[in-house]
Amino acid sequence: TSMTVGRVANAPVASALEGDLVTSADLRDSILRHLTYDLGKEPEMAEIHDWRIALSLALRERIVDHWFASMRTARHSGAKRVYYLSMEFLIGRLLEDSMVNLGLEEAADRALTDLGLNLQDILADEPDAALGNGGLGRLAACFMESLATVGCPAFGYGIRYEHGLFKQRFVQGRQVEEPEDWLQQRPAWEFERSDIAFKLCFGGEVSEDGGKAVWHPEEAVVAKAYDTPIISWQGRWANTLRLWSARPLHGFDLERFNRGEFAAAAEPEALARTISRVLYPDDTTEQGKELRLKQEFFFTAASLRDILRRFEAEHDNLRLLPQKAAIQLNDTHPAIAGPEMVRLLHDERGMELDEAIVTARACLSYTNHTLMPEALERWPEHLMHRLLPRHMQLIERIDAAHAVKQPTRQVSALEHGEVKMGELAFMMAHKVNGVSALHTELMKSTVFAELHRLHPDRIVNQTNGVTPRRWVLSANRRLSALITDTIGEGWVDDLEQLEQLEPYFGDAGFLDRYAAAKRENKADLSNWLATEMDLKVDPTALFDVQIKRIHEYKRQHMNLLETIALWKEIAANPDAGWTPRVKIFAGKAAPGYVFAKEIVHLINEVAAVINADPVTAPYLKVAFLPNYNVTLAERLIPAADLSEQISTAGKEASGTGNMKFALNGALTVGTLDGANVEIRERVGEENFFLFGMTADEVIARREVPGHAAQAIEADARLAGALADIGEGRFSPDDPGRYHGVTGNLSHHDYFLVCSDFTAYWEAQRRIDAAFADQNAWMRMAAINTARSGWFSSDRAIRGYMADIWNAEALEVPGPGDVLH
Ligand code: NBY
Repeated sequence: TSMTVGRVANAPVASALEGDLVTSADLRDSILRHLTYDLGKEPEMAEIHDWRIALSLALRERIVDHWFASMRTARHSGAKRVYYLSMEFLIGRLLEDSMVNLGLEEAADRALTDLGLNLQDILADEPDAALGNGGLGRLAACFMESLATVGCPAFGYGIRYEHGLFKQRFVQGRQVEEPEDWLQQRPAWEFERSDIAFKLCFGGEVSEDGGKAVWHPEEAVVAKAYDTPIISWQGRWANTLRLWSARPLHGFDLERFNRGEFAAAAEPEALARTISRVLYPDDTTEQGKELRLKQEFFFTAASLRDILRRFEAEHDNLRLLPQKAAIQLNDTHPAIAGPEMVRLLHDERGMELDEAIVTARACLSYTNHTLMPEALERWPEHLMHRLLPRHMQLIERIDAAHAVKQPTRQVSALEHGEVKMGELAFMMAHKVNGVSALHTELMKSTVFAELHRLHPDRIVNQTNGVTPRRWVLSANRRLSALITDTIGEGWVDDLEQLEQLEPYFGDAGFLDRYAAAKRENKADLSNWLATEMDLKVDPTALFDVQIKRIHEYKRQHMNLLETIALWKEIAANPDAGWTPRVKIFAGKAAPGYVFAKEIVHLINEVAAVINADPVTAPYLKVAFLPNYNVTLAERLIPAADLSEQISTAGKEASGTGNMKFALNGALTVGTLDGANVEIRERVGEENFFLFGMTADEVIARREVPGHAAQAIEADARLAGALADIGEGRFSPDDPGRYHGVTGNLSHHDYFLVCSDFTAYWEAQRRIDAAFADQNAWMRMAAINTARSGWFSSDRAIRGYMADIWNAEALEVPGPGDVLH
């Protein structure tokens, strides 16, 4: 796999593990140099963000040598490259990640102390890069880190949004969105590549010229690259995250400006830039907006051009392309890659159409993240035709070519005047994967049933994973120290080594230290809640956490109904020996999702009422933390006792938060949905609080007439909680405020909140009892940590490499080595 490497004295390439070599003095000098000569600031005048950027530049500088060495190794080895195309990369902060992976944490700490600064303050100053909505975008970010760590030569391709996901504030309990502005301060990690730019076209028409299609577009923009190096654990490898920014083809109109038309002169610039202006904040319903389709084509087409340019610089036979490039489509957002690749091969390079389709398919594969019909992308044919007329023709050709294979035509990518992007992506992919075992089986039996029958080997499963560097090592220092003290450091990039912890559970000391780590994490969070939210909580209470986008299928409102019912029960009988609980919620609602926004409002209003009740205060508090993001998740997960994974079975494709919680020793209360199923199999059913209907039972239950009314009738606690909401107990200024919510639950209840409520309540009371025995609880928590190592994204990436990409890992030359 790797190429010949020679050892050369005084090689300029930096070593992998520099912790000991790079003294803190070197790092300090480098920080000062960047502060002075890049930022143009004197130390006396520098503000915290100046120092933060200077430190980032000092670290970035040390990544670059690894990065070049990796690129060179990939180039010289001729190995296949992986291209991960994603509309979203929910990265969060990068400074701590880079520092930890470079092994430069101690050096940085000392360097900053020398300069009279505090590392933690500097880390806290970094804005989150929130270029994603939720799980799909965060998965892409974990995958980028794991691709580097396993040494897979790869590029991530996406959009450099000027504005990431909106900031959430609460105003009298209601969600208010504010624009996010992560580029306000100088971005520290990216390299602007003015030389890497592609012209991309839209609109116009297609003519025929001697049997050849010729596209005459009417609009064009330029995609310009910005590169961020992504460094592996211990700096063994680095890959590139290449994000595209939209620019006008012709800049500024000087003639118009000179005529005094100042705004008009700047108009082309503004119009072109609109394409990469803002991330669409909707993570469910497909809106079918023209700008969104433009964004999708923009980044997909730029990425494919870049991939072909790189291939053609290294090879001269297009038939080799599938051996040299694996292109993963993260959901259907980049599904226009199918027709665009066919166009590039056939129209622009003269390959036969059928061969172009086969070649494109051999490169492409597609990951599905949802089965919910309202989330599956469909584009009106007329819109596709107007924006991408040649692609519309090719979609028809691809669909027709696929139809030939069917004895009787059953499935098409074109229906009711719309292009169905899931079907198109399936037809143009050699592998299609689901993100958990259950989800993959449901793909086969529901949305892709016909296509699966026609192509029984195409659908495969790759259960999601999360990177342990961010989600355990960095986020949970106390637990990490205990693990490393017990079994050494090998677990960090071989997470299943966590199994080696279990034999130590018998040693009295281990579980005590495990419990102490959790206790201290909870104390930290309690202090934070007191200062940031002015909320006092009992730090020894059960910390019960539900953090994710607000959705009906995720059922935050079921959790809230149980909260209300519990509160009433405690109030009626305060001395019944209740297990103290803190209910913690966080999550954003899509700005146009009315029901989700009502849930946000209701959680806040219920929290206000419950937190003001002196009788129940020792036993129950409710915290809804605003502006959920990656950084907040890193703070909450290590302090959680209980992880809420309570989606209607069959609706949550996988979940990845569930894995982060289990690794950090929170027990799950959950349904048999998504990856919960696999978590439970691994940690053991006795260490998991299961409740609720299965996916099959959900389907059957929906057929029962009056299922909601029946369930309410049968459960006085549920009826009481609903009645309180309906009567305005939490909204006395507007008692009818939640009639939409209560009406939906009592009559329609598509997500079966009422039908699952009783089982959920009972599971929560089992949890109360279990938590009362702290020794037994901590043992269960530690078992969750020890048995969840399989949920590393390193494992997931190796699965993609073996089953989908047919790609191999490489290694950068070791310390002091250079390539011939
Ligand atoms: O992808 C999530 C799934 O809900 C979750 O179960 C899974 O673990 C995760 C990773 O596989 N899906 C998700 O996050 N989807 C989106 O964020 C999203 C974003 C945009 C659009 C649709 C979905 N869109 O149509 O614009």
